[in-house]
Amino acid sequence: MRNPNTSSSSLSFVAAKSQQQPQQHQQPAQRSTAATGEPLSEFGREMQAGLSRTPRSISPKFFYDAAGSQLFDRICELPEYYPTRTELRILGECAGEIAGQIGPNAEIVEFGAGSLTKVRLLLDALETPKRYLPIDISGEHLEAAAERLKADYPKLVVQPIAADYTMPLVLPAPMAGAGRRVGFFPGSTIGNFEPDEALAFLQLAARMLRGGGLLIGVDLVKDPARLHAAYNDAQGVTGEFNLNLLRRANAELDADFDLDGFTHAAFYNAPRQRIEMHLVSRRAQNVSLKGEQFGFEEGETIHTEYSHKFTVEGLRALAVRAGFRPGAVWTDPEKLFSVHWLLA
Ligand code: AVI
Repeated sequence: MRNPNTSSSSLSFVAAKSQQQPQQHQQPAQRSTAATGEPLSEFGREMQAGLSRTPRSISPKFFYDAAGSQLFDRICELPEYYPTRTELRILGECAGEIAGQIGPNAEIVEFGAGSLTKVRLLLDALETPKRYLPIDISGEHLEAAAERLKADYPKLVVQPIAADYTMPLVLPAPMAGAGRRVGFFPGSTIGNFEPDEALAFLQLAARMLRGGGLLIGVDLVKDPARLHAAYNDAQGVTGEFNLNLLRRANAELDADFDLDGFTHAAFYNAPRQRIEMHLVSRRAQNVSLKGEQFGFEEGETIHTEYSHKFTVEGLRALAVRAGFRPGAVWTDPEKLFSVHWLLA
């Protein structure tokens, strides 16, 4: 899946959606619509499977169609949603130290690169970065963003890779004279993985980056009230973002979700250290999708997203399990967010 935190239009938890195989990214067996027999899109297959299981769920990677990506961009600007601006502040203020850890002539591999905005802070601070390899599932979007970046960094070799970064992938051989190969995974997208998916992604990254390192942005455990507010904003943008999944199903999957019949719910599950997002049926109702009927009880939910929060020590322990050696960590003064340097 693409990393929504760096994108302005379109993701997938592809990136996040993630890889190794994170179950979310696994492709269900080929399925076709009962009505027409035509093959279903990945979204269609996963939506049918997700509505057929108990409890119901759908991967957050499907949030990021064009409308969902725009809504996510609006989320990043909300006063309550601190992660994006806090990470940008850390990257901006600590760029020199980060660049010192990475060293000269680096090759940067961004997982789920999106619009290539955050990496500019890094590129500006690095000593003669050699090559930038942004990986994103959305090839078209990536090409356009890569062209803009090339124009601004004429000495940098920019080589976009259209792929699902959660799947094993062979990277080009290092260029002559290249320094460290460094993964960049900002935005706390790691938090949207299931715990086993997060471990699997980090294991995959550690193998791909052996001899180099990973720079990863991770949201921290904090006052539940602050977390609750970040996912229940006063303007209702997060609710629109969540409900957009049903709008997308109506547009793409011949579904008839009544958008007023479902409501956004997000809460902090403290023992699991995660925000959980759901769509809750406001009444008993039937929904049709590609000719199949799904009954909902009043209060029945579709789980749409986890957003795990970490302690600094917890993330470092996870990184060790995945094969990294934890290095420096940078946080903001309020300890809302963290950026970790992990040696592969
Ligand atoms: C992309 N991801 C890290 C965001 C998060 O905070 O988990 C997605 C999001 N969901 C609701 N608000 C933002």
